Amino acid sequence: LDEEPIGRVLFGHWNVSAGEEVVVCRASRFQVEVHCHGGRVAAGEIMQSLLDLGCEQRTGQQWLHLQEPDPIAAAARGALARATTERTAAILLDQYHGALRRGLNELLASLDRADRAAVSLLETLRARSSLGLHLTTPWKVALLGRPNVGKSSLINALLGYERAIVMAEPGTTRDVLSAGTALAGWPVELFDTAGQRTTADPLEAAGIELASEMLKGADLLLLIADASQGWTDADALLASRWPRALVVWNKCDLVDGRRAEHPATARMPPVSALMRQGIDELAAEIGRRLVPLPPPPESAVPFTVEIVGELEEATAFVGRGQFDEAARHLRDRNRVQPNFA
Ligand SMILES: Nc1nc2c(ncn2[C@@H]2O[C@H](COP(=O)(O)OP(=O)(O)OP(=O)(O)O)[C@@H](O)[C@H]2O)c(=O)[nH]1
Ligand SMILES: [Mg+2]
Repeated sequence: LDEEPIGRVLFGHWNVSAGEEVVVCRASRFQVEVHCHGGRVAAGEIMQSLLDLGCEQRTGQQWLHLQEPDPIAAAARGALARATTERTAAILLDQYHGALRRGLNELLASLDRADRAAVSLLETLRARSSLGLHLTTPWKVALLGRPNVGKSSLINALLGYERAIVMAEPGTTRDVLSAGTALAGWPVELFDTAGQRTTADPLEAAGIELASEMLKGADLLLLIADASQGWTDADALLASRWPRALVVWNKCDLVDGRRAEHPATARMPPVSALMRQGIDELAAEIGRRLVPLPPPPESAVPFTVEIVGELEEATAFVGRGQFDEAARHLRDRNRVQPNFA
């Protein structure tokens, strides 16, 4: 292998002819990439033979930290591997290329001068924390509403396939069910829940109870209402129980142009899950609600729980006038390591 030029891709067998098939490439003077068939046995055998030769095994995370002297860049590479949409990957790529490091350096310089501008720099970074943490973890968006208003139909329309059972019978959905998708480029886990009503059926009641627990933890709630029935007392009750929910009028195909009125819905696009009308507009509106102010390209976005926590602590120091402590804290935790590679 020593004699092969760097970058040439080679095919062969690991350990003479009987071994695993591998594709091998010298990536640099000190790096060799070995690609084998997927599956635990193939990778396990090659790993074992390397260990027998005296190699040390490292986790992916440790490997990244050896490759990237800047721990923020290392974390960004790890996060990039978990990003599921282009939009989130683009933001993480900016962080890998130094956006957050530059933002942090600007903040540190400002803290060192005990400059009041540090307060607003911290605020700007912290305002992007929620977005940052969701770059690798989907937002939870849950649909709630009376039975039969079309929650399951709407989930299916948003997903583009029949995930949930739809029936003319009220009380169809019992369990909380979920499916992952992307809306406006943001990764979202959609939750369908049992229609909310008082019921004598213990199974349905258990579903309603489970739904309430789920709804409490969601990032965004959509209260689905049936346009053909107008705003009922039961809808009003649900709206007062879940005041942060956005009201979405479904079944607008049945009211042919007449708009069911409710003050909270003035800006929400009416939809028809059945006719697939207004679905793209609804998806775009959900995107705007999840991320009202998407940061411009190359903005610093804190994207790990650790960095978000450190910014919180720095804010507490700054609140007590301890700018130097805030700077020390942030520097200690994000020190660039010497490069071993
Ligand atoms: N005309 C019309 N009918 C719809 C629309 N959306 C749903 N429906 C119908 O309304 C009925 C109930 O739909 P589901 O999606 O099962 O309603 P749900 O809110 O999930 O009901 P539960 O699970 O029982 O709470 C079905 O017959 C659907 O075909 C719509 O936009 N227009
Ligand atoms: Mg349902």
